[in-house]
Amino acid sequence: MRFAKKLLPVGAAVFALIFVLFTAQVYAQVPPTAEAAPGLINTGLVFENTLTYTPIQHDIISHVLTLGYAAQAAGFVYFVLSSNNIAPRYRLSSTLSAVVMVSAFLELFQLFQNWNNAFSYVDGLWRPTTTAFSNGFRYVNWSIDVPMLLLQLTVVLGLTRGRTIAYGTQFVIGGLLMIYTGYIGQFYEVTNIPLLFLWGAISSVFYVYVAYVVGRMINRSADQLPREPDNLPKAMRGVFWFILVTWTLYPIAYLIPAIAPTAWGAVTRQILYTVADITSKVIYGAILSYIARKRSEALEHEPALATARR
Ligand code: RET
Repeated sequence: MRFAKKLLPVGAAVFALIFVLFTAQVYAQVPPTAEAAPGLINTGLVFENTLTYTPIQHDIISHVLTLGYAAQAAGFVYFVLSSNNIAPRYRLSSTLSAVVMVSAFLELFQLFQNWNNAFSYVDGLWRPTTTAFSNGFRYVNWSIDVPMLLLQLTVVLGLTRGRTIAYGTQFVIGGLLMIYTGYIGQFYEVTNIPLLFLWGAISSVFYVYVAYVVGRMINRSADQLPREPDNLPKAMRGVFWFILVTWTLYPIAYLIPAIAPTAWGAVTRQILYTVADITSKVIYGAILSYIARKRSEALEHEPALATARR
């Protein structure tokens, strides 16, 4: 708790610094030239809008985005319908998963529509229109989902209120700084690759910090989970590695404009985002709900015992 209090002013100062730096950069931007066609200023910021796509490439992205939001809708049904199997003490885990599903569904559904409006089929290829496709929607969605996903861990670990606030302050501030610095960086993925790298590096510092806080929290508390019969401490430590692997797909997707600036690169990027979205939200939620149900069995919660398979 004391640590959390110390962290707040530091977090506020870093936020302020980033805001000032970003504002300075925006004002330093060269004004659009008179030759630029109306609409191109906007579309020129996002890598996906600078390319043309074959029907196959365009379709794959449409399908992959559909898979993304369909998985969130399916997850929502699962978390709501199975929440009764979890004892009230851990049930908030299912509620948080459901919150994540709804916000991700809305974001991904809107991104899918955005993709379909951003291109039109002319002379055998899908070409940019004046509507911009933007991955920026993803970042604003993460600012809801990342704190929810991490708070879910504190519920399943059964942390006290004090510890939840202490760890929560650290990873929520760290997580938001990671997202917003990355959000700033993605504005430069077409116009200024060094700035993309610079903001990506700043964001990565916060990512490492969040991973450290989460790793320490799990390591310190996992041994309080029942070892018999399902070795939950081991499962909980596994969750840490699962987070690390699935979350790391996001920075890889962020770097695609720098490492693979082609239409297939754009396809790869949307596939990476979708795999990351399904694993880090839906499958992660299912793993935590499994652990929460096992803990509920230990509490003799009747529906958990009734649905246990041995
Ligand atoms: C950014 C910018 C480049 C550097 C790093 C990034 C990390 C992003 C992460 C996002 C996780 C999102 C999740 C969403 C779930 O709903 C911002 C791409 C390190 C780790 C888990």
